[in-house]
Amino acid sequence: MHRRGFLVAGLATALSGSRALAQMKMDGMSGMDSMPGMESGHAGHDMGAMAQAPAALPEGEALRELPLLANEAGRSGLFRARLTAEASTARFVEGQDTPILAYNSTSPGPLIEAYEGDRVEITFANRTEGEQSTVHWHGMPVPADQDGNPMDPVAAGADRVYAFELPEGSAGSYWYHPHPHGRTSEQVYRGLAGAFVVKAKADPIPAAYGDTALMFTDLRLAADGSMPDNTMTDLMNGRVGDHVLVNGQKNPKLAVTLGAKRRLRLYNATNARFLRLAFANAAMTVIGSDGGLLEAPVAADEILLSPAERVELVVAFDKPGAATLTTLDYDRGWMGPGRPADAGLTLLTVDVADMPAEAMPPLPERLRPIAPLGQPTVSRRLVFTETMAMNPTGMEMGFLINGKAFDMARVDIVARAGETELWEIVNQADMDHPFHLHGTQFQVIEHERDGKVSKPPYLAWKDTVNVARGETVRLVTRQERPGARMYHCHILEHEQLGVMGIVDVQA
Ligand SMILES: [Cu+2]
Repeated sequence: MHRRGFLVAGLATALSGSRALAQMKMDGMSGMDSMPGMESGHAGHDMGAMAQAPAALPEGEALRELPLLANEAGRSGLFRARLTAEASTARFVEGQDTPILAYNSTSPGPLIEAYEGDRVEITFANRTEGEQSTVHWHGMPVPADQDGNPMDPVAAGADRVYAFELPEGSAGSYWYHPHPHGRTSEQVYRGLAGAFVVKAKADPIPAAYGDTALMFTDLRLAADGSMPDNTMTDLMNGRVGDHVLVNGQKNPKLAVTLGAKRRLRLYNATNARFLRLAFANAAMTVIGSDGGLLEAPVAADEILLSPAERVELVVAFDKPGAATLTTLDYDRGWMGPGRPADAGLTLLTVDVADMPAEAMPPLPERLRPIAPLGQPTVSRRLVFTETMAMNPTGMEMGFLINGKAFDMARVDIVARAGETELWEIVNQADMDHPFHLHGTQFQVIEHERDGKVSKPPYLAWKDTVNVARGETVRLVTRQERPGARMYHCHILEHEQLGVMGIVDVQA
């Protein structure tokens, strides 16, 4: 017998009793969006929480730069530090402490900055209360046994050292987050995620632009200031919160002078929020993707950043007044009521002073070469589906790749190190699924929808790509290092429910 999915009834009982199952049944009904008290701003709550307006968070505070993780090595070429995951508190609302999980008592976690060619040795101390965890180095070219896979959990109370080298050419905007079996979604939304920037030895972007990481997270607070558990709606759609935060703050303020250019690294570290972003009164130029710089800058009016994706921008502030980073509507497919209000959120406000800046050096026309991965010798096809059926014991819901839910004891694909492969990701489901592959970066070569094939506008290194519902994405990839690697949907609730597989890369 093959397991087609999992029983929501059993899961619902484990989570919150019969209310969740009732919720599940109501979610299946149509026309719920127009029910009184269910205005779309209150995303993904159960019925009880939905009637309640989300807490107001202070806005307009000065943007906090992410605190740097200090390098304790004391010599160049080595980055050595300690990351401790533990329970902590954060003050999102005046007078109310919210229990969170944090790395080194801060959420988002400290910014790790190291250089191409460095060796990295980070001791991870899991001081959570009774939960296993790992540190996954998202997008980074690290050996399989250093990648914080679910197969290598760190028990509560235990330490382990993650050690790896940062190869030449690996400069880029990576991040780190837990990846333990069955606990990733919750550990991330409770606060465990941080940015890891690998710097180039010779960086073509003018230093006068600065370099600021902006990490987006998605907060939901209950009336008592706690973070509510996931509901059935969250499990189906992915957890969408009430407040998109930037470096832990709601709509913070950044002051610049007129004519300034700023280098910004945008991180979608939310569990499931799709961010279609635009800058009002400022011009965006894309200079980098998940795995580092593009070949040449590309002007952009808007950017779709799906969960786990990153983009590197140069933003030119040439008009005085307020330049705001806002969200546009994006329909990524939603099951049941409570589709979040995605449009019109102001994430960041930049105050552009009248006083002109010192003249900014121009952005170079060429950033770095990217060699195409070339002709694949192997091809794979991964089909994403959702199944949902009512049976006597409840609703059976499945999120599957090639008809299967994740099984840690099963190898789904056997690959060979150094071989170029074509991966065709087919989304036959009703929701978009951002696809992430561990261990390497890939190049998207085409998208297909309704028989129409389109090429991406530029070559880029990616480790996460959104596969819209009804769409097929073709990418080429090559794993250089042997070992077991995960691939999965980066809506973390979907990953948890089984939208994940293992590719065993053999030497
Ligand atoms: Cu998904």
